[in-house]
Amino acid sequence: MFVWRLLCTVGTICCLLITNCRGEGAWLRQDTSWVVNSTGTPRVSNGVTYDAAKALDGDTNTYWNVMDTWRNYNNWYIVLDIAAPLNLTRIAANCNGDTNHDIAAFKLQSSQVGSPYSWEDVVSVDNVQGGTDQRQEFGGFQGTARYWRFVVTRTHGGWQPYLTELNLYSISPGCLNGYVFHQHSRRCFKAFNDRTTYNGAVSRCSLDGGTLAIPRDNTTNEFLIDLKNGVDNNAWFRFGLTDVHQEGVWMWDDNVPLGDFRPWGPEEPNNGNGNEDCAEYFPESHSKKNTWNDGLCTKADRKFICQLSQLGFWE
Ligand SMILES: [Ca+2]
Ligand SMILES: [Ca+2]
Ligand SMILES: [Ca+2]
Repeated sequence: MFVWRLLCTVGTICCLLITNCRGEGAWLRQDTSWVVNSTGTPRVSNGVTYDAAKALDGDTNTYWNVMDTWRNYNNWYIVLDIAAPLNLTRIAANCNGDTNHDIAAFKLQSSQVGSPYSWEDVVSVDNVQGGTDQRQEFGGFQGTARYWRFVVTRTHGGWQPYLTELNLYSISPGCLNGYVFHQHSRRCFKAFNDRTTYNGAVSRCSLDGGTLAIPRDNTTNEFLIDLKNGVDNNAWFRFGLTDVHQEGVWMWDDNVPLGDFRPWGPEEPNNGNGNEDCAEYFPESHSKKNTWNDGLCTKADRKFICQLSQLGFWE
């Protein structure tokens, strides 16, 4: 196991060797709103607050600096709520590089419940280098939780840590409540059991931070068909494809032109009555079952499928 971990630092080689490394994981997109608590009071100087969010802002010029702790306090922590339970396997930290305030040791804890938390150690690390502001990565652990606590248990000079950046690596996807993850497309999907127009559906997806679903290939299309039929196999479900801008020129809702994959139903798209511009699935119960139809955008009796990125992941 140790050898695998060693090789894992060489990225590509590792990915040839072990299944955990098939490129499914990713460094999470940091979010300052993850910070829900931290030790002491942050330093405020010249109108700048050196709060814990400074360690999650993606900026190596800003750092967390807590004021009211003494030397060798050794219990400086940041509590994070990463919004969904994710499976973390690596952590990276950047320090200030001045040695005195550089982290020497830390532990990472997780809690399965929100406040009041129930912290359990996931990993302890005591070989963090001082005197450098370079990013240092640490692996060899695995834990799944929504709540995490990063605890600095020692610094090289005993003084409070100047933590510049903290990064987390996850191998599991996380989806907003009610959404289902689809590995192939690396997207989260939800078939809504509500009826509305095309614009209504776009708005509803947008509320969740997403768009109407985009089944660009057969694998994703089959996944969505199962998903919608699980919700209602008599309903028509909208997805994100229209020819509203130019008749007959079908565009996905992310402005990518429709490619060769286009499983329209028999005699579709027919632009019925000259104004069918929004794509939808025929119901499972229809004779053209589960194929695509061009329908009226304004019809309010259609259900719909939304898609989102995985929580916390870069695109
Ligand atoms: Ca920063
Ligand atoms: Ca049309
Ligand atoms: Ca039609």
